[in-house]
Amino acid sequence: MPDNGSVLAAYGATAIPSINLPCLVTIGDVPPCFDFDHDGQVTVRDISDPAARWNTTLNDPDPDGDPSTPAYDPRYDANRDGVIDVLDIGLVADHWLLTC
Ligand SMILES: [Ca+2]
Ligand SMILES: [Ca+2]
Repeated sequence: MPDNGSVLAAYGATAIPSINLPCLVTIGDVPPCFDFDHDGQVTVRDISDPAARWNTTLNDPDPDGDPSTPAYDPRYDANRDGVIDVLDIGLVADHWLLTC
């Protein structure tokens, strides 16, 4: 494989060159790089927002019954599985200091 970022695909015995095209994928209303506060970079605030909703779920959005504490919000459910937990925070952390 060449090291210029491109790859070759094979169809039968014939190599078919391919190119990489940049794209941006947005799933629902989750920001593409988890920049929840829209300041242009993934920082501790972008991690603390989903962490404040730890173990809230789509089926039980306000488990403590206290409307003054953060409840489940699909924006912070990064993997869209209906639970805000360590998996979501890990996804955000994987984008640490990424500029968007
Ligand atoms: Ca941010
Ligand atoms: Ca989740």
